[in-house]
Amino acid sequence: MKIPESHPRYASLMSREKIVRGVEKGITSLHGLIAQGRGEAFDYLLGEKSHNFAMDAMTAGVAALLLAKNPAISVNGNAASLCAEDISRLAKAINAAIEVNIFHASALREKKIKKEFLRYGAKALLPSKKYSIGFLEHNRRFANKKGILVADVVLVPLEDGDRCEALRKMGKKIIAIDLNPMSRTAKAAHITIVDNITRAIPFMIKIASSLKRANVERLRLIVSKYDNRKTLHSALKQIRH
Ligand code: PTJ
Repeated sequence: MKIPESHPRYASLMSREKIVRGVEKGITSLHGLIAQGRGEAFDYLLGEKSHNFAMDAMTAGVAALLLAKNPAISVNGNAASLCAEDISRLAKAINAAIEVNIFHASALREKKIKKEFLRYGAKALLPSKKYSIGFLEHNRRFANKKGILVADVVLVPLEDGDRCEALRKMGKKIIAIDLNPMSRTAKAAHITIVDNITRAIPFMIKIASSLKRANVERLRLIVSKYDNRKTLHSALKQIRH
């Protein structure tokens, strides 16, 4: 469907189109449509814009990723259909591995997601059945030894709470992107970006280019000053408002 750019809800409608196309291409699961609807509801309450609390979290998140020894970005079917190109650009900017990790198990879908990233020049890793991150029983426990298994900082857009908690128990620093500030993921992450992934990733690319030349002390200061409880509190206040 052709959506005119003048439509007041152009961005939201485009995301719907991308998710639907993702399902048609076998990248996104049918459940992904439900997750998108939940996200849209929160985005609506947030006024469909990136707030200061989200910008602060993005800045701290990018600083943590730049400080990391082995940064990784975990991608599922929704992240792939909504913003594979931007995630590929962000991964390049911060020198991070991209790893496919999906909840609804499907080897075919994993391969299709990998192929989607290849369109933008990014070689996404696939999880291996040989390695498990522990604390989990479902498909999201598997990891790649060159990606999430060895990562010290992991960016997890649209994550489920179980895995976020499991990765944290392993001692990894977790940066989540989740429009719901009350989700278990939002509460379990060290840094929670309460924003739409479609707006957050492009902002993070810009932040990465401005912080690229910052020294280690400055990056550490940004991370240490950041307070995730304050972020979640501000997001809830915004929603109530
Ligand atoms: O590809 P798979 O099999 O891994 O499946 C992916 C989904 C997203 C279906 C799966 O991880 C899932 O069921 O997720 P949940 O538990 O519904 O969680 C999705 C969270 O992401 C919810 O808190 C939503 O509010 C949030 N969310 C949805 N869309 C967006 C979003 N957050 C940021 N940007 C969005 N566009």
